[in-house]
Amino acid sequence: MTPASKPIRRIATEEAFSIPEVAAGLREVARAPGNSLDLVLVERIYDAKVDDVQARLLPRLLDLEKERLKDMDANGVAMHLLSLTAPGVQMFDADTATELATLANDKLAAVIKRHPTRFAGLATFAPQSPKRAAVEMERAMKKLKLNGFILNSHTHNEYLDNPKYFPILEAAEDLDGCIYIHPRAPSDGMAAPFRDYGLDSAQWGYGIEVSTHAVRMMVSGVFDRFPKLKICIGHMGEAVHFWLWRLDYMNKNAQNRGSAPKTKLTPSEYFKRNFVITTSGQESHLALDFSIKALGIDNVLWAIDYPYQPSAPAVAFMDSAPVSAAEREKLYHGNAERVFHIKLE
Ligand code: VNL
Ligand code: MN
Repeated sequence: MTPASKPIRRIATEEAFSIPEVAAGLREVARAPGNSLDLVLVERIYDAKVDDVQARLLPRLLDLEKERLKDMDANGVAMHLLSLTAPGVQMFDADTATELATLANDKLAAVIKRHPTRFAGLATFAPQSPKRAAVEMERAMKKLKLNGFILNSHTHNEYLDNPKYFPILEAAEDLDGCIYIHPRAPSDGMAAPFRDYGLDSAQWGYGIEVSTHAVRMMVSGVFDRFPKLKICIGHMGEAVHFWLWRLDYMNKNAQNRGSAPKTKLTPSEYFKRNFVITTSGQESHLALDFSIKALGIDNVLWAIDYPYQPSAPAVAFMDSAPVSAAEREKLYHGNAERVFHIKLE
């Protein structure tokens, strides 16, 4: 094929999978007493009635090499950057979570080995046990050659600005492994208004949960301690960059009256230095244009959010985006290759 007719390499960067052992654990979580807002989704997917339309999701999460590859081929998608789907191992006790994270990473590495041009993967870890998590993070990148990390937002209602998690941030920074902060439902303290109208998950709650997580990290000074730490957030940046001017202005006020710690940089400076965003499940050209203008073309990556969102419209959205050919190359694969250490073809 001549270079001109070579199809563009589409790398989708927020593509979900599960393994039977984690799915079984989540079915137990669904059946146990509990009040977490995540139970709405966990019950729907992992303990669904056979006639539940959403029950089709579980087989599609568990499948890696059959339907998924066909779907990728049919839509011209070269690669899925896979991640263990939300809530990952973060609702389990520390020992179970640590064990299942290791198992999920081993299985992920095995499937990538079988299809090195079709799959890359983000390693999972158990924040419930930060020191063991850091050990697993090193194994996952150095030995298993995984491409970075997935974290499904809060863990038992705590966020990455909590110093107990600093061993995790230190490991990620040392390994140059970007942490993709994927949503889960809003934590207990802010869950109540999200219990109605299906607001618990992707419609609204997910974005509020992750944007709050990102803002907590910026205003707490985490990035002064870990200046090279890279964080990725999906869904067109969960709207954080829309807020940067007001965040900067009001964070300064909060610092001056002593309710926020003094930081070296402003939230907008941290967001541009330490974050990248993906387009997962947010197929608006207006939002894409704003994102590129606000953050720069090097900081926006394409994603589908398979199997929660269909592939064809995600491809059509980026194929028809009003950007130059060179920009489209960055959005579709160049930025993903750089941020997630994916080999050039
Ligand atoms: C949904 C969408 C769920 C995207 C997801 O993870 C996700 C949903 C649990 O629509 O339920 O990544
Ligand atoms: Mn997702």
